[in-house]
Amino acid sequence: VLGHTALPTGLEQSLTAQILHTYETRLFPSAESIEVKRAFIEKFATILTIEFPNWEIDIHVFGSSVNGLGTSRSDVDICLTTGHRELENVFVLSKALRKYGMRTYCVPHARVPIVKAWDSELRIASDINVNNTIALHNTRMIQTFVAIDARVRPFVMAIKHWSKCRELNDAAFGGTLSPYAWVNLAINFLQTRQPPILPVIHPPASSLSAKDSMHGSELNLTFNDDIDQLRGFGLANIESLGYLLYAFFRTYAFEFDYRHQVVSLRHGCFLTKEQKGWDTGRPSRIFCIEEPFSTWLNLGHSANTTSVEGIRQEFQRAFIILRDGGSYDEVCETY
Ligand code: 3AT
Ligand code: MG
Repeated sequence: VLGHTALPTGLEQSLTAQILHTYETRLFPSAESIEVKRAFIEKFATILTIEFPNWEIDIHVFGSSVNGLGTSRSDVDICLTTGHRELENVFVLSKALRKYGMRTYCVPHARVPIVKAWDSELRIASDINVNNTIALHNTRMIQTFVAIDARVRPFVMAIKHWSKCRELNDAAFGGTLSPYAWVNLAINFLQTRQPPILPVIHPPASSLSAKDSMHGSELNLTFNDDIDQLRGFGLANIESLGYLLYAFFRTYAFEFDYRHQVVSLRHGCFLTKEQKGWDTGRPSRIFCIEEPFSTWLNLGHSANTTSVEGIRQEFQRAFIILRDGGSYDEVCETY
C-alpha cells in the first residue's frame, strides 16, 4: 500500500526544483573551495620535495574532490606512488607533515593504511595513502558515470547530502555506510531504471562468486571509459530528479530484499547472495553492496543488523515525508 503510490505531478516538479536549488546553492563546490584544494596540493607537493628531496614521489588526487561529487567541505583524498617503500610506513609521512604545522592522525592497521591530516592554515582535511592505487580506478569510473547524464551529479549529491545530514555515512564509527557505498547505491539505481539512465560499463564477468574472483587471475581494472560514445545514453528516460529521489527511497524502503539481494554496480542489477556465495549469515553481510572492482569486498560490511534496520527506517521516513508532500529540506533535517 505504501510502496506504489506515484508522486502527484505538482509535488514531483516542486521536489525537482528543491533538489536543484540545494545542489546549486549548497552542494556545488565554490570557486574558493576549489582554490583552497589546489593550494593545499601545491603546499603538500612542496613539503614532499623538501622532506624527501631525492625520492621520486607522484601525487594522485582521487575521491570526491575529482570525481564530480564533492562539496566545498569535502576532504582531499591523496594517493602517493613511489618506489621508496619506506614511505608506506604512514608514520614517516606523518612526521614530515607535522613539521609544517599540520595535525595528523595515523591509521596504520586498516586495509588501506592512511594518514589523516588537518591543515589548520588552509582549514582543509586530507586522507593520504601510499601505493594503494585501486581507488584511482574507481574514481575514474565515477567520473565516467557523472559525465554520461546531467542528472547523475545532482542526484548522487542529493543522496550523499541526505545520508550525511541523517548521520548515515560513517562506516568507521557509526556502523553505517561510507560515502562511497552510497555512491554505489545511487549509480546502481540509475542503471536499473526502465529505460536505464546509466549503462553497465564493466566487461561481462566469467564468475560471480566472491571466492572465485578473489583467487582467480589478476584484478580486472578495465571498463568502458569512452565518454564521447557513452554520453547521452540515458536520454530515452525522461524521469525527473524529484521522481528519481522519491523512487530511490521507495526502492530501499520497501522493494530491495535485504535478506537475499546484493547491489551490483558492476553488473547493473541486483545479484543474489547465493550467486556470490554471501549467503552465509555472517554479520558483515546484512546489507550487501559489491565493490565494482574488488568484487569480493562488501561495501556494506560496516553495517550490522541493528544499523541496517535503522538505515531502512530512514529510507521509510524519507519516502513518507515526500509522499505526504514534505520538502527535500525536511527529508534532510539534521538531528
Ligand atoms: P566525501 O565527499 O569525502 O564525503 P568521497 O566520495 O570522497 O566522499 P570516501 O571518503 O568514502 O568518498 O572515499 C574516498 C574515495 O576512496 C572514494 C573511492 O574512490 C575510494 N574508496 C572508498 N572506500 C573504498 C572501498 N571500500 N574500496 C575501494 N575504494 C574505496
Ligand atoms: Mg573524500
